[in-house]
Amino acid sequence: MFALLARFFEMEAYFMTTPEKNEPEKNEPASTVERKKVIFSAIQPSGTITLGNYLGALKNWIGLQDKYDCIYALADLHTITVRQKPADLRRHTLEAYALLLACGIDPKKSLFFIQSHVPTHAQLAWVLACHTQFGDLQRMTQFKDKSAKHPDNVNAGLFTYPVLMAADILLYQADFVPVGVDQKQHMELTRNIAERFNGIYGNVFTIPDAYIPKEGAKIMSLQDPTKKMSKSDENVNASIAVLDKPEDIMRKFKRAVTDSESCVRYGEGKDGINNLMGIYACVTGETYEQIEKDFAGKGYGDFKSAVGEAVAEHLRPIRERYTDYMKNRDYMEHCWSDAAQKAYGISNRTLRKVMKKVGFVQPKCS
Ligand code: AQP
Repeated sequence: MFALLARFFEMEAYFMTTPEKNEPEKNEPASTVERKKVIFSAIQPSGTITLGNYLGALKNWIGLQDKYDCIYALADLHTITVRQKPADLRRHTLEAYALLLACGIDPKKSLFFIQSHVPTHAQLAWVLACHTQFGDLQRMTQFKDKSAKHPDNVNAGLFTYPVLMAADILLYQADFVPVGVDQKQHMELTRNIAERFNGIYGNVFTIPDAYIPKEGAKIMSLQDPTKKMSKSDENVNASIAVLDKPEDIMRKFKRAVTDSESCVRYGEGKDGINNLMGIYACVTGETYEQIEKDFAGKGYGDFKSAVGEAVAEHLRPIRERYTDYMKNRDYMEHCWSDAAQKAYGISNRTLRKVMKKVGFVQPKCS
């Protein structure tokens, strides 16, 4: 289905992976050992996509498309764990689809669908929820953070969010999941759920590894560099949207919180500057040593302007392509409908296997 290459060993260095990933799966028949490695990842259309989402996840997604079987989704089912206005959710979903195409997701190379179009995700999530311990979910930092942020809506979906995420990944037998570092804990839980399930029923799921970038794994808020940059931050100056105009990008970087020193160097207690250096390194490809050398003797003002300009320039072509995609809804509808059908076909194979293993009587045609 996908025209992709599997130059697995080339990518290995970047994975937070276990060494046994290089070896054939224990119970895998010899004929499938050579199968292409599968990548799965998703993003919530819960707001305006940020530079954090882009550098932590999306930028990686693009680069993987030529080498792997890539499956990407807009995780719209996940967004309703926090109350959404229906009209905003529709708009954000449409915008996120166009934005990801503009970033470089190529529907000819990768499967790119909308999660709510594929019913197997919610079906597997139920089965997995019955194999997930309450105490494990209670420990999830994201649950604790989001419950504290929305004390009036601590719903069961927010609690079981990681189970749906596990279902998303395991349905496609994904080998690797490119995510930001904030998703590390959910990835560990996904592996635990899969291992527990395989332990009970035999080898049903591939055990996935998180793929976390070396640079950009956690982009911090520009206003509070101890917090991650987030779509849902109410302070507009805290985050850069991928679609922000250059003048807004410049203004936000100029206002970024730093420290009382004025020397551009990476160091402890310099969260603001460390964050800006991380962003600059991601978009220019420069090392921290090079940055420190380039800005020796210059103040924070010069550095902030340089970061703003580099980011605005990096995002410019994405903004231009985005406008074109937004004018072509028919094309997007065609892409997501076709992808949903294919995603259903692939994921339903795993779901049927799960249903059978658990002991559910099978319908005649499934
Ligand atoms: N600040 C970040 N730095 C690096 N990576 C990040 N990601 C998110 N924020 C950062 C990565 O982006 C991918 C998609 O994230 P998501 O939409 O699934 O949800 P999230 O992690 O909850 O992102 P937000 O922006 O904070 O959304 P809201 O505000 O709605 O909760 C993931 O791979 C994530 O690691």
